[in-house]
Amino acid sequence: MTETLQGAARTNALAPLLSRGWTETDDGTAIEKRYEFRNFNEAFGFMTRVALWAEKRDHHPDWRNVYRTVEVTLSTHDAGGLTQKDITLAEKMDEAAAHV
Ligand code: HBI
Repeated sequence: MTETLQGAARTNALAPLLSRGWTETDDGTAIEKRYEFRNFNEAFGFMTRVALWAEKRDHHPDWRNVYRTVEVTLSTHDAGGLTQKDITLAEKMDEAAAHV
C-alpha cells in the first residue's frame, strides 16, 4: 500500500498545488479544489478525460458536478490519508482543466 505523505515530503509535494487553488481539509487527510468551466460540456469533458486516466491507474477522485462546476476531493482511502497518488492525480486534473 502507498504510504501517506508526512513532514517535509508532504509540505514540498503540496506547495505547488496550494498555489493553484487546492486546499487541505481540516483533518489533513485530503485536498480539495473547485473547478469552474464555461459550460456543462466543458465540465463533463474534463470529468470524462480524468475518469479514463484515473481508472487506468486505479486511483479515483471523489467529486461532485453541478452544471459547470466540479468540486473535487482527493484522498487515498486505502491509506487513510494523502499519498503521492493524490498529488499525481491533482497535477493531472490541473493539466486537464487547462486544456478543455
Ligand atoms: N481511489 N482515491 C482512491 N483511494 C483508494 O484507496 C483507491 C482508489 N481507487 C481504487 C482503489 N483504492 C483500489 O485499489 C482498492 O480499493 C482495491
